[in-house]
Amino acid sequence: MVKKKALITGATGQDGSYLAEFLLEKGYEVHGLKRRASLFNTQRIDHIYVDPHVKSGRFHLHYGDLTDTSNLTRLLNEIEPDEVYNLGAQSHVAVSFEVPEYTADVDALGTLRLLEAIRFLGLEKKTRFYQASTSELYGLVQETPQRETTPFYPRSPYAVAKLYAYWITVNYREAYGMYACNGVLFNHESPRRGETFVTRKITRGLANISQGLEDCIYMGNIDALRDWGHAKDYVRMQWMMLQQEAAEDFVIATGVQYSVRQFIEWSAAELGLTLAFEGSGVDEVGVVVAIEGDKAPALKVGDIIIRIDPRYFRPAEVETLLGDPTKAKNKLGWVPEITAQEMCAEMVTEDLKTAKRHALLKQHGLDVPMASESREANS
Ligand code: NDP
Ligand code: GDR
Repeated sequence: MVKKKALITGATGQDGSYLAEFLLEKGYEVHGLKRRASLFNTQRIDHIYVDPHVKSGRFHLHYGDLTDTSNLTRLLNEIEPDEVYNLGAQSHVAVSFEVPEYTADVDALGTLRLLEAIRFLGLEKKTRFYQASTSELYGLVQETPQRETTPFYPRSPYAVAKLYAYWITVNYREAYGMYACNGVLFNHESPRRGETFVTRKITRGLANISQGLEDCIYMGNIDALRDWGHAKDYVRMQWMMLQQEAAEDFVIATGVQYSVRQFIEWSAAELGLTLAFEGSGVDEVGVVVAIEGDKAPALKVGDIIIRIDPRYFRPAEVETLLGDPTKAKNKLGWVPEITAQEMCAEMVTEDLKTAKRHALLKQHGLDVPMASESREANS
């Protein structure tokens, strides 16, 4: 049987890494785009990397960038993929306010570059295209829960760029008959989530605090409400969307909503800590009120481990998101298998392992590269 070929942009990111694993297991030949960086940026896919000298390898990485039309066109021409998953993006909402033009170039025009290259190369009847659309399109929500027909109201340069990408995908489907579709995905997380997104900032930060590696984490709007799923469940759906007879857009969500504050409480509980929130507004703090056994050796009751820093408030916030995945369930039989709380427990477990390793190194006088200041600067 002829192997299917897939090209994943954003292969080094959270979703790209899970999707590459998933497609390799399905027998695909997988090509991933990676950016040139001065440090290694392939940590999430190192375990599936195959030395290019091994002829039977089915995972190939190519240097590239969504801002580089000639590079994208050449790669598409060489690979002639059956499926393209456009996951590459400047994906941080808060950062998009700092780099709005770059975000538009990568997230909006990058999508156009890929679609146009597919068309230009005459691959529009062969190559199926998945666009990583987002619940951020709903922004200032016009209807709850949000579904495929809910009007969009983007609230950040990121969301506005993704709005262009959404519509250009629809447009190429309608204008050229391409199999091109949008997955409108609500927030999804995992132990591989970038460290400056809120869930990972919490699980990593609290795990570090429990081991004495940090004192406190500084948060923004902890009353924000999100519909969180697990990235593994969501990449399965990305593939399913490209296996249908006709291309359609789908909302992918769990249909359950929690606050950032609840996520903090769950993470603390996983670490054996009970927290109480005291004060209000920017003076609100999270205080340790109980510690289970000797689970958090570096802490004592009364310690303040959460503070609010207005630096993490956004110029325009998305206060609440809740998705309705009914269409995905009815048409594709997709249901998420991992709950937000189970995912939180998995993330804390992984971050605690790392924190314990670092604490041990520190005890033996070895330096631990925390880099938390620079990592948190824009999160
Ligand atoms: P990540 O931030 O983890 O990964 C983004 C990927 O895009 C990385 O591989 C990154 O490379 C790459 N990238 C960034 N800029 C460029 C560029 N100029 N050219 C090529 N590649 C680039 O995001 P996720 O995996 O979480 O998300 C995947 C996609 O899904 C993104 O498009 C995101 O906007 C979208 N999305 C995500 C949701 C979520 O909750 N996770 C929800 C809805 C949509 P590098 O590793 O070098 O930085
Ligand atoms: P989001 O994810 O903006 O929804 O975009 P993020 O985890 O960054 O924020 C979620 C909510 O938490 C609030 N928040 C904080 N956020 C961060 N990062 N850091 C903090 O300290 C903090 N304190 C409170 C935020 O204000 C927000 O309301 C993610 C990305 O993956 C996008 O690429 C994707 O499109 C959407 O999810 C769906």
